[in-house]
Amino acid sequence: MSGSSRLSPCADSSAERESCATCWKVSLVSDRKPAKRAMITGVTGQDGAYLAELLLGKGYEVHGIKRRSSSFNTARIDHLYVDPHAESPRLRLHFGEMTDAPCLIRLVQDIQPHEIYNLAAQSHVQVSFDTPQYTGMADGIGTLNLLEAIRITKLKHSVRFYQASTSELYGNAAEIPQSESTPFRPRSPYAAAKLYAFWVTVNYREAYGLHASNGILFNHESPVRGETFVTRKITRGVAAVHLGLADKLYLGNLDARRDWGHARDYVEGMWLMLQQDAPDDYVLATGESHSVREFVELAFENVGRRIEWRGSGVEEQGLDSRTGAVLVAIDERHFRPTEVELLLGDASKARRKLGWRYCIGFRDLVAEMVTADLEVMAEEELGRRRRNRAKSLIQSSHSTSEFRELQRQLGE
Ligand code: NDP
Ligand code: GDR
Repeated sequence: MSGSSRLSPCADSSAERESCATCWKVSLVSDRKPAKRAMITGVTGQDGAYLAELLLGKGYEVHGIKRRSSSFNTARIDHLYVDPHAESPRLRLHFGEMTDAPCLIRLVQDIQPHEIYNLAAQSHVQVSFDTPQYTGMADGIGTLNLLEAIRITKLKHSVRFYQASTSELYGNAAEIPQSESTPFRPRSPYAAAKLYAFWVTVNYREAYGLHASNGILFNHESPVRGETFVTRKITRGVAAVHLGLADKLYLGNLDARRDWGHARDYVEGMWLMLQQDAPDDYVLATGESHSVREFVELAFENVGRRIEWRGSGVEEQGLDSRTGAVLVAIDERHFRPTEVELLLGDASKARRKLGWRYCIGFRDLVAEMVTADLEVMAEEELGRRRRNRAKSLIQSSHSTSEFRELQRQLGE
């Protein structure tokens, strides 16, 4: 994944975009004392990467918490990272795990942050049905661990805390659209864990006077969205079909509706919440909802193909209107035991109190993601072909010094 090109600020230089304050210029080392120190859990995720870039652009020293992995997991932030031996690097990474309370206490103690953004989570709703206990520990108790770390280190009056809450809390929503006053009715282990995290954040605000805010964020996507969330799965699938690398794409519930925005706009809202004098809870959303089906249609439209739907239920298929080829099919393994059918947010409080508004609408979001995935898939395919060619050269019986050199380069 080439993080830099896919995360980096938009090409749109219009006055409107500049007023979004999202065209960030990032200097990765500092010759001045940074204004503020921020700690971001989940820095290797989609939002962590956008937020780190935003805060670095604002002059923060950013301490990102990443969990230990047996392989590199920093692709989304590699372009922001400089060698820790450089003088005053402004992004520092620390190993940390949300279920490990002593580790979080030590990190908060060492970093002494002014702002903490708690983004770390097992964030996949369907996966939470398979890993309910772990999801509860990481997303629910993990949040408690971090709040306790703030209390134990006696930073509760100097630190501001952001909790990544979610529109999944609304579940089978009691009203449309959903706002801060809509009751929560979680429909998955993920949402139930996030419900605990939401209320324990409110409790630490009320009980200990902590500046702690919940952002109730509706779905937000980008070219660096995780590949198994439906939007990215669709844009990767469309790119693969268009480049001739796959025949079709398999999906679950096509009629689920979501309020999809762009992650770049939403991390700005997180930051704004922590700049307020008083903590509070805010919905961030676009106020538009679209079905998975519409997302598929628009994504294919971006590569010049029109989808015609045939059949119903698990037999439904999306055909290329020109060739009749099946481009979309249903795989019932992607159906959830309990589904959230419709989410639509009302962000008027965030607009009024924070001055927040989104800049990137649905059509631009889909276009950006499809374009980026065409590049990514083409790069991946070329890389694969180059590797295969090198391997077949190496395996041929005429070993020459050139082949040995190639072998050395491949490390095989
Ligand atoms: P991602 O899944 O892209 O990123 C999650 C991050 O959390 C990753 O850095 C991941 O590490 C890290 N993580 C997971 N488990 C642990 C753990 N046990 N200890 C430490 N780190 C952990 O999520 P997003 O960036 O999309 O979302 C950020 C947050 O916002 C999440 O809490 C999510 O639930 C919430 N949210 C997201 C919305 C969205 O539409 N994107 C909407 C509303 C809320 P690794 O890279 O190693 O996997
Ligand atoms: P969601 O996102 O569950 O809303 O959670 P996801 O993209 O996984 O699903 C959105 C909707 O699409 C339907 N769907 C499919 N989903 C996936 N993943 N794969 C498929 O093949 C597929 N086919 C149809 C789903 O059933 C669902 O209705 C995201 C996460 O980022 C959470 O962490 C966050 O809290 C919420 O958004 C707001």
